[in-house]
Amino acid sequence: MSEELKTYAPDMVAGANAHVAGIAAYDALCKEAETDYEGFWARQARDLISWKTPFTKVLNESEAPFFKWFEDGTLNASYNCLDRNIERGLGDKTALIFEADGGEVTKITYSELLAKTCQIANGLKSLGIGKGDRVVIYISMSIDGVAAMQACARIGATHSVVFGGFSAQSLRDRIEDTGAKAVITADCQVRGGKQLPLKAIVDEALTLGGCESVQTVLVVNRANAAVTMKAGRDVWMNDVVASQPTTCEPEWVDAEHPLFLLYTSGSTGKPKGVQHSTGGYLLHAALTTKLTFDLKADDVFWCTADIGWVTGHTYITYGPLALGGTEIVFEGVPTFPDAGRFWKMIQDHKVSIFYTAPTAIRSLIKAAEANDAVHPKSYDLSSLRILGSVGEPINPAAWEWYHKHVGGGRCPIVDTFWQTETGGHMITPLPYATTLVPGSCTLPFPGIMAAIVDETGKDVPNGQGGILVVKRPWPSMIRTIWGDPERFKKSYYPDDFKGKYYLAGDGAIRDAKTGYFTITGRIDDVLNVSGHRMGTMEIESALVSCTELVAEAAVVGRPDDTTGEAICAFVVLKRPRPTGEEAKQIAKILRDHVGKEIGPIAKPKDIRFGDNLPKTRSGKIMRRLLRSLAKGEAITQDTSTLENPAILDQLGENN
Ligand code: 6R9
Repeated sequence: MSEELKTYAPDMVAGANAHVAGIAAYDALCKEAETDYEGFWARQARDLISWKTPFTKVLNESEAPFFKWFEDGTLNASYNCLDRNIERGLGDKTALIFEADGGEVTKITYSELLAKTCQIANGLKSLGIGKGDRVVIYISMSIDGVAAMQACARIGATHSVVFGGFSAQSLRDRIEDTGAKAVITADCQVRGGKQLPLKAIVDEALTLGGCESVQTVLVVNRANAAVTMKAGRDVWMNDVVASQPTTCEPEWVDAEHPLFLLYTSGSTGKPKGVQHSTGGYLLHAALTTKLTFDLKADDVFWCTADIGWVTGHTYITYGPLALGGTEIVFEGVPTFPDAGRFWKMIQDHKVSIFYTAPTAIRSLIKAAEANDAVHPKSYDLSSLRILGSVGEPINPAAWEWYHKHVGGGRCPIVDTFWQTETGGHMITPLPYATTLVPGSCTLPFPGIMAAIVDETGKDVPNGQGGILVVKRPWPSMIRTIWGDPERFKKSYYPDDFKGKYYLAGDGAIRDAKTGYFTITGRIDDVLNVSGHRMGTMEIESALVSCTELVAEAAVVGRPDDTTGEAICAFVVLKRPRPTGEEAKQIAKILRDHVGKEIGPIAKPKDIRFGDNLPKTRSGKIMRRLLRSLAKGEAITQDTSTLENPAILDQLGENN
């Protein structure tokens, strides 16, 4: 961050009634947390959550790093998101506004959403699903999707939502790892005017082996698409729930009861099932929605994420509902029927808080610059008051455009840094409190002890980059990796820092003057493509699993103007190195193969073929050289340890 960068002072007139008005109010919260850490979180937990049995213990560190929060308290997440609001008189308030891919709008009130959730909950119970069971949800954006998650929470079943873009193989892996008793899916999903199968992919996943735990597949009818129903296993959701009572006593669970598992990529091995708790997670979902988005009674909140990602969990299914908010659930893509979809929806539904990803903004900038009709200026966006960004660093140019053209120069942008593992926001401005600097996620959320250290765990001075850590456990943190506590310890509490600090996996730097944080990117082999996390190893394994063609593969990321990072694969085939048309054809086969193994989001943008990969004499692939080649840079690094320097010229050619 340099001094020439513009700063944006908080608009205190617009934010006079903000939950956190002014930096002094932010400082006071931070001070409270520093002085009495447990007291700060306990106060928030009593204020924002209804407990069946109030907790008497706040934080238990005796089995660190397996921390426990509010452990003797009991609660139910769905009770907190639904019944509690109805008891507060919000029964007739719109909870969800669903806009389908084709533009049809369905609204559902808190009372209706509770009735629907209870019917699904009773339906699940009638199938023998209950507390402690896992349910995989493989569905697209819908009211049913949100209600299915809430229904699991209601009966104490742990949900694991799998993004609808993942392949049968990826779905299978997740079903097997969770040992799910049931899968909830739909006939299809609709994106950009096209129907894409869901149920057929579930069928395929279940034939791949290892999914014997699944007794039932519940199918929501989205679009009357043709599906095959397997007798004794598959049932239509409607047939199961239509005659169920619309009330269902919540299953009161301990605060530490696993609310959900969500799989995410690490730097090695298979995706890890991040386990979240009920009490601590719900608390941070509610608190961050309140403070970061300043959510108020008459706001219309729109988070564009999919419920298959953590952002959709925290800022669609749990956070806004825990506060009794009204929110948009959106099906489809930002560019259909045209690239004005987001702006039209903000206008039509009078959205006041809008939360999206930099990659979406960058692609919409391109479209708007080419066509006035889809430029935000062609829409009435005056309802907006706060904008948010998530998933990857937002480059200052996209930030400025978002601020000027979408926010009309008046809306603060909250650039929220967080992760699947953190459950909610970690470093973010608070609107009307924090002075904004484009490209910086600014300051830690109150109560989050984020810091930057060197390899030995020592604090580095501001202005000097280092490793991002969190020094104290916080309520919504990952509890463990499902079925692999050792991997949890190794990944997040490594011995390097004496097991004391949570390791985020990102690098960061604090501004010398302001102390503001800027995230400099992952320090491990995790890529971030359009805000989606993927391990280079996962993609490499998918490539080499094409055993008839591929001998060896190495995957790196390179910067991309639209998607942030792009996947670049270097491949050695079991046959002579192809060129020209043949290279193109084989690249297509490999891309499709990766699409089948993981999902379309993992398809490499760039595939280059070589007779070999650049390796050290001890046989290690030199990835830093591959990163330079992928960027098209000249190699300036030391290549003296390289066994086969000539290979660099070959891989540098774009075949
Ligand atoms: C919520 C979510 C986490 C990784 C994280 C970091 C990157 C997320 C960011 C950001 C810079 C931001 N990331 N938000 N980088 N600025 N505001 O995205 O979770 O999918 O687990 O990804 O995304 O690299 O470590 P997840």
